[in-house]
Amino acid sequence: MIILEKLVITCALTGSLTSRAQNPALPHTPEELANNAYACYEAGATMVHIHARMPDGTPTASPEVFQDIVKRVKEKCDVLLCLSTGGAPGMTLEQRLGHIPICKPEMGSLNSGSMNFALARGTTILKEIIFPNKFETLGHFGDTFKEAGTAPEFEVYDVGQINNILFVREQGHFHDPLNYNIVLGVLGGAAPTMENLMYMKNLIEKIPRATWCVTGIGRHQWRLITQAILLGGNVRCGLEDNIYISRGVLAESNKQMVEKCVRLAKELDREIADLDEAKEIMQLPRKY
Ligand code: KMH
Ligand code: ZN
Repeated sequence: MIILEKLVITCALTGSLTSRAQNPALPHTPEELANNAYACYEAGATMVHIHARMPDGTPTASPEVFQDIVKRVKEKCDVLLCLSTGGAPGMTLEQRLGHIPICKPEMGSLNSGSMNFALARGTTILKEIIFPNKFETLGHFGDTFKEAGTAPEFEVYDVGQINNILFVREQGHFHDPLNYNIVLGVLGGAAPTMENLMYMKNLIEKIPRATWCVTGIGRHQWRLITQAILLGGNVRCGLEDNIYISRGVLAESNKQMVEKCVRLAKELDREIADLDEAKEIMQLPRKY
């Protein structure tokens, strides 16, 4: 009989591209982010993925703002923190990384390759950047994470990026287990199809002790989350990547999105990991 590992639910609370004009429930301030993190934790999420913003919603790399967020979240609960190093368009590499040695979160995102990174509606490009993550950068981020005792979450947007991480691991910059987040639906990366998820998760499952999570962009989020629940992977929901709770209906909150993950998991008979189990599954925090 196949027994699937318990499900780790992450909620990506705000990102750097979503705006309140798109969904007014988007949290900006450290207080709003901490309230959202706590509500998500109460609803069943064991990790929150966080970008920092100024009160007007502008993305910021300020370590002080990140510190304030971390302090406020940890005062409320011990939910695992995955702080973004993806940053926002226009940030330098050092800005993207600057808060990690100061905040020392359990996890940080580590983007696994350079690519066109675009969002489009129909055939119109809404936003586009060249997202620079050279091998040298991956190694530098890896070393900084190690030093901070922070485990990388490897964001992979396409097949080749899985291998990039294996190469940089061979150079000695990362420890096992490798925790991957398969991000599907960014224009410039792999399309959000079930076949792509199957293919990428099968490659990752060949890596001893590696884990995987899925992040679907926009309306693909719920379909891919459902598939990952069935396949034994972990899931990420949240307003960073999707503003809808169902077709055409705006999500009322990040918490509502976590509740939907919990409901789907229960319907599909997949047990949900608590905090200790999530730490065990991803081996956090690392004892470097
Ligand atoms: N919003 C995802 C498409 C990061 O923060 O490092 C990308 C992301 C990357 O979450
Ligand atoms: Zn992010």
